[in-house]
Amino acid sequence: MFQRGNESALRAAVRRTVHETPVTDLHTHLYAPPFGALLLYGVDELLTYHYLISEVFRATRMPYDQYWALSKREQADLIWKTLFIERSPISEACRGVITSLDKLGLDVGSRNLDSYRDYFADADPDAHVNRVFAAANVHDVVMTNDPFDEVERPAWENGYAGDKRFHAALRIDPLLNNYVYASEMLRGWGYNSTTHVDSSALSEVRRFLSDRVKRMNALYMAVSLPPDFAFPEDSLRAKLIAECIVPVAAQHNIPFALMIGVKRAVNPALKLAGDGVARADVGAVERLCAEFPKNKFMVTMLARENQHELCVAGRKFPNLFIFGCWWFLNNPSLIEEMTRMRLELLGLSVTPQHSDARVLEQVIYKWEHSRAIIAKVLEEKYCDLLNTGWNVSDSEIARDVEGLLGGNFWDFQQAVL
Ligand code: RAT
Ligand code: ZN
Repeated sequence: MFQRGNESALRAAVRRTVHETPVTDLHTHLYAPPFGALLLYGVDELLTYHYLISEVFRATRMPYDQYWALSKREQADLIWKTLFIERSPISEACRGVITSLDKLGLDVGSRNLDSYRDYFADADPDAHVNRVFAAANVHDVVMTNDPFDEVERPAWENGYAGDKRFHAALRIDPLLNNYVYASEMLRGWGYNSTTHVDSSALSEVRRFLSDRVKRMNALYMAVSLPPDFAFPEDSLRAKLIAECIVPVAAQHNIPFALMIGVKRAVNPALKLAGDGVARADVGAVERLCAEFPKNKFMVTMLARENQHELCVAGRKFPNLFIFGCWWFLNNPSLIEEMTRMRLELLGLSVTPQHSDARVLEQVIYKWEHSRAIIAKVLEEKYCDLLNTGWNVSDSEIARDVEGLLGGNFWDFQQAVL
C-alpha cells in the first residue's frame, strides 16, 4: 500500500506496471500472417511509412513522380539518407523507427541500414509476429478489414480461420462515403442493393453487413469521416447509418466506431500521405448517441480542437467510448495533453491509445512512447491522491492499468446496454 510520503516508490510501481501490462491494440492496419503480403514488416517498410513520406518531400522538394518511380528499397535509401543521416531524426515518425530497431536489439549506433535489412530478411512471419509482439508487450491487435479491398477479400473467401493475436474490424468507408461504387460492388456479390435507395436496397445492405460481421467475427464496424460529418441530416450517409449500420450493430451487439475529422487527399500527389485534418462537429456524435441509446459508439477525432468537447460528450453518454490519439495526434506533446484531459474528465473509462500501426514493428515504438506518457500522467494523478491521505495499492494500480491498456475496451465491446 502506498501512502503519503511514498511518492517515489509509487511512481516506480506505476511505471513498472504500465510497462509490464500487455496491451490490446484496438485499431491497427496490421494483418495476420495468412493474409500474406498484406502483413508489412521490415526496415524498408518502416522507412517508407506514409508519415515519413511527407517529411522526405519537405526535406528534398523532389518532384513527386520522381519519388514514386523509385523502388521501395530506393525510397527507403532516400528517406534514410535524407531524414536520418543528413539531419537528426527527431520527428516522432523518425524517432519511432529508431526506437523499434533498438528494442529489437539492433545497434542503432552503427547507422548501418544494410545490417538492419539483413536482420529482417527471411523472417518467418509467424515467429516474427511473436517476437515483435513480445518486444512491444502487445497481446493482441485489431485489424482494419475492408470488404471492398480486392487484395484482402481472397483470404476471407479462402477460409481464413482467424488468429487469436489478430481480431477483425469491419471497415465500411466506401459504403458511407461512396455509396454508388459500394452498391455496384455489392450487386457483383449477389446483393440487390440498387443505387436508388429504397427499403429493399437498405435491407440488402443490412444483409451484406450482417454476413460480413459474421464471416469476420468482427469486434466492431468502423468508418473514417470528413470534418463536415453531420447527423442527423438529409443525406444518404445519415440514412445508411440510421437504417443499416445502427440496426446491424445492435443485432450483433457490437460498437460502431467513428473516426472523424480527416480531409482526404488534400495533396493527392502524396497518395496515402496526402490527407489532412480539420475540426468537426461533436454535436453529430452527441445526437447519434442520444438517438440510439441502446447502441454503442466508439469515437476518436482527429483535430486537437475537438478533444475537450468530445470528453464532455463522453460525460453525457455512457454509450460513447472514447479512444486513441489518432494519426496527427499521435505525438508525445498531444498524447500527454489528451491523456491528462481524458483522465481528469472521464476517469479510467477510456482507452487512451491505439497504435494505428501499418508496419508490424511500429507497434513497438508506438507503445513504448505512449506507455511512457500514460505512466507519467498516471503517476501524477496517484500522487495527487496520496497527498490527500488516500492510499493506493499495487493491485489497484494493476487493475486500473489493465483497464486502460485493453480491459476497458473489452468491457465496452461486450457490454449489453
Ligand atoms: O493513420 C494512418 O495510417 C492513416 O493513414 C489512416 O489509415 C487512418 O488511421 C485510418 O484508419 O483511416
Ligand atoms: Zn487507421
